[in-house]
Amino acid sequence: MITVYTEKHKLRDSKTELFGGELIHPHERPSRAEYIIDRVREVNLGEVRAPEDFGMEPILRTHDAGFVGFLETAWDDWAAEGYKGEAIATCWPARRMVHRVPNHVDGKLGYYAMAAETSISPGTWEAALATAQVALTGAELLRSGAGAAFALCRPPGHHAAFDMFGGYCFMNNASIAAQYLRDHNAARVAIVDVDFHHGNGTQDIFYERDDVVFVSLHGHPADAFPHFLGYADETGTGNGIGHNYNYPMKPGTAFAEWRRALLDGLAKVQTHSPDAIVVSLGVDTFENDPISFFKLKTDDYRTFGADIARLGVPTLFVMEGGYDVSEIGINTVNVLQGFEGD
Ligand code: OKP
Ligand code: ZN
Repeated sequence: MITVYTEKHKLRDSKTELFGGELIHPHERPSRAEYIIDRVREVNLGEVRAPEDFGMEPILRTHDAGFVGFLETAWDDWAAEGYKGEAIATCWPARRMVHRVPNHVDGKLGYYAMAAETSISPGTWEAALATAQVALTGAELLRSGAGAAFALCRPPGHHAAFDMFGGYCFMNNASIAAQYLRDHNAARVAIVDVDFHHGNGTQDIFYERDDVVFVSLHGHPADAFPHFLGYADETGTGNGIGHNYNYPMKPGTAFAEWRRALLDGLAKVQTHSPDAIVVSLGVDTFENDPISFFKLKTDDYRTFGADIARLGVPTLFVMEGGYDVSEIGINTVNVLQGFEGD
């Protein structure tokens, strides 16, 4: 299968992640994508190609224009204040406060951020924009007849909502791709989110819709980030009722149990007979992942890829999480090879 990739991801190279009360070297770092692209090349998965430029229009089908404008100028606005570190939200419109967009960059950060670990640094916008184009290029490959494609996105996207960034994410690459497919001949799309963390952003974007079904397998929000969404009783609203399926699982969950949830979720996907599937592919379910608590092993990723392939629906894989271990390349590509049956 074709991999879409650009080195522009390296422009997202934040120096700080607020973690355990310290500013640490971020888990979400450029080497992640390099491990993956190296493995893609090592096993000759297929052609690696650069993204095309689809402009802003398909992004604004999924994200609020004020939010996108904020991301575009956030670093410059922050730097203009004379602050010495990277841009981090420190104040939120919490319960019983007014939700109106303020003028000051400190207020805007709090308004648009869903978490504080994700610092905005110089180059963040350029990388986030480039990776949205990677996802769109992958979607265009499906539209033009490919049975599968791999959008090697970085930074990831599934925590980014209509008008919120955080959880290492800025724009929701998988959702932008799914919307592009909807806008070009796919009547129904399913998004299957297998990243360890709940895809709160993707759920938010499609929660009221019946044309994009969302299935997410993740660490239970009572125990894991993003903490405030991802419970099993979140099943959609309005037209979207019955089109959102969450599978929260407890610490220590290993592949057998995880796969039961996957197969159940894929059966739900089949009942909606989608024309295309977007997989939010995180491999932070790995047993050695530094920030997660599932116990998947390297070979399990092949089995899981083959499980997806059995649906027989054109599938776009969009990279999400997986942290700081060289195995993220092997694990990611194992999914893709399992899908291709080799
Ligand atoms: C992004 B993606 C753990 C804190 C975790 C943020 C995690 C973002 C994950 N103590 N903070 O879904 O892989
Ligand atoms: Zn994750």
